[in-house]
Amino acid sequence: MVVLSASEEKELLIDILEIKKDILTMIYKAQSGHPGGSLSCANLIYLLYKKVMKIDSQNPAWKERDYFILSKGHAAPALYAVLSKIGFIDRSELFTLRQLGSTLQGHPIKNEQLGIEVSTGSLGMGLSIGVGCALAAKLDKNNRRIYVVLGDGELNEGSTWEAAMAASHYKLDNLTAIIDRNGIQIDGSTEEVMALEPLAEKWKAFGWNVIEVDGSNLGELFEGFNKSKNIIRKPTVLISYLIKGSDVSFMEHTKKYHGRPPSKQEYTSAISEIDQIIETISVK
Ligand SMILES: Cc1ncc(C[n+]2csc(CCOP(=O)(O)OP(=O)(O)O)c2C)c(N)n1
Repeated sequence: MVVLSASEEKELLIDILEIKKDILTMIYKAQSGHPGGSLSCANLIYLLYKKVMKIDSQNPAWKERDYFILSKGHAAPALYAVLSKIGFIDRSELFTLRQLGSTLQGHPIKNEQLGIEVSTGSLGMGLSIGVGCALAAKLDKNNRRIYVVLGDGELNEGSTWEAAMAASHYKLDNLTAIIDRNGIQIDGSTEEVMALEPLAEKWKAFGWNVIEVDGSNLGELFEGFNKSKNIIRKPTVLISYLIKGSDVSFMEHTKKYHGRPPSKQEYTSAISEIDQIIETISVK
């Protein structure tokens, strides 16, 4: 089985921290956006683009490419920062987030050249689109895989469960859903607002192959993605336990920064916290 080497993991971790700084800078400059849920899923989106998916930034329309769908579209800054890191989006464009006339709006707008496959933002749509893409790939005899990132609060949308039912009915083994299980949604804990547990059992009952991972552990995530590629006649869901606002202490485990930009002082302090983590990792 392919595993990440220690040096690969270190490189990825540093890149992810740089991506987190970009996320904060974009949202700070725009004074608008969703830091909490962008920080929680940045690592898994980067790992997918960097080590798991078949894509080519020099040929965005490549017919054989895998598809990525950010169903929790409010985490667009994470997607944009990753796409910039891997060469789809010019870095200078990143900091036009949410400005009038910018292609980088608060929620993703389909743009094949920039590597954005699908417009999202209205929660509950992404898995259904993923099911459609996975079915189409089967009909076209195209080996592409479809990856869909969902928020846990987003699972309150009933349409997600219709899509889940359809995916197993059509035996879509080319479809992987990843749940950012950070436990907090817009106005509180997911279990208080609309309880999800027992979540793994629910997906099993819908006919999915379920893999639970510590999403902060890149090795575990990577293993989960690789396992999902070998499952036959079933879609896979990775329930990925993550931390809302991760790597910025005052943003962690709180709904406060779900949709609130940092102040100047908060921004400075967040960047210096991340710089310190980068320094610690770099000298190891
Ligand atoms: C259909 C729809 N209803 C409501 C919203 C507003 N909204 C944006 S984010 C959010 C909470 C999502 O929580 P979660 O999926 O857990 O996101 P995360 O914590 O991962 O950022 C809500 C209700 C929306 N974007 N779409």
